[in-house]
Amino acid sequence: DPNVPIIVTTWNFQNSTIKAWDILSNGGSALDAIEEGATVCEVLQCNTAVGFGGRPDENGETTLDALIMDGRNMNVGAVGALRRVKSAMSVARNILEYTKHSFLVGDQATEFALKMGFKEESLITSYSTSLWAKWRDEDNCQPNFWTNVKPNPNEYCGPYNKLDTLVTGQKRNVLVDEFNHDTIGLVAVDRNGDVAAGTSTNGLNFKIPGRIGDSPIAGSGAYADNTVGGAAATGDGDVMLRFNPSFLTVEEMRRGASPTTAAQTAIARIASYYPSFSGAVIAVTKDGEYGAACHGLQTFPYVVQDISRETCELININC
Ligand code: SD4
Repeated sequence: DPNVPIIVTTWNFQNSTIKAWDILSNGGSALDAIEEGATVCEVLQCNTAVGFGGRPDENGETTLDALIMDGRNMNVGAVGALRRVKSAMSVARNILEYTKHSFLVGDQATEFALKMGFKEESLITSYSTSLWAKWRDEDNCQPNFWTNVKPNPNEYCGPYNKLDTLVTGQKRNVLVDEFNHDTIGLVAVDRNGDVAAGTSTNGLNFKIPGRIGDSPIAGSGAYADNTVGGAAATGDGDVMLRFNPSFLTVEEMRRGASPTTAAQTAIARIASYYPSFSGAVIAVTKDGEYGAACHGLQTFPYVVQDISRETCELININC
C-alpha cells in the first residue's frame, strides 16, 4: 500500500511539518499542506531565513521568493523579489489559483498582492537593520555577490554611494554557510495521491537588489508531477538554478531511481561543475517513498511525517 499521506520538509522546521501534517491527516489537499506549512515558517521567520526581517539585500531591504506547484495539472504560482508583503507563499498560491500566469516579480508582484487583498507592510525589522548596518559599517559593505568586475568596496555602500568606481579582482565569496541557508522546501502527497511541492525564502544576505535565486523557479526550487512524485531544493541558489535539480530528481525517479539515488544524481551533477557549492535536495515518490542528498554541508537535516509515525521525525544525513 502507498505510504500516503506524507510531508517532507527541508531543514529542521518542525512547526511547518506539524501544520502540514495536520492538514494532510485530516484529509486536506497537498496544495493546502504546502501553502499552510510554508506560511508557518513565514510567520515564525524560521531561522530568519524565511519570511520578513531576515537576509537584507545591499539596500537593507528584505524581499521574498516563493513557489507552489500542483502535480495534478502542472500548474505553478511563484513570486520573486516580492516587496513589502509578508505572505509570499499565499501570494504564489493566488497566482496559481486566480491567474493564467506562473510567475510575478518585484513591485508588480506587490501590486498584484494588494489587489488580492494582502496587506502592504515593511519587511524590515530591528534585527535585519542591525545585520545590514554591521555589514555596511564594520564589514565595509564587502560586496558578497560580485565577481570579475566588482564595485570598489570603499566607494560602494548600498544606497549610500554611487556605483561609479569599478575595480577588477576578487572571486565570489562563500554564498551559503551555516548562517546563510535554510530555505523551506516542502513536498507533500495527500490521501488522494495528489502531489504538490513548494518553497519559501528571503534569499541570501546582502544579495544585489533584484536578485532571485532558485527557490521560486519551477524545476529548480521545487517540482511536482502526480505521475511520479516531487522534489525541493535548498542551498546556493545562484548556482543551483543553472541545473534544475528538482526537475532532474523527478525525472530520475520517473526512470525508476529511488528518491535518494535520484536526489544524489541531481546533486552530483551540480558538484561536477561546482565542487564547492552547498545545497541539498529532498525527494518523495507518489507512493510516499522519500530520500535526500546534500553537498558542501557537514550534515543536512530534514523532517518527515507520514502514517507510520506518531510524530514528525528529524533525519540527518551526511553530505
Ligand atoms: C536562495 N536557495 O535564494 C536559496 C537559499 C537557500 O537554504 O536555500 N538557503 O539561493
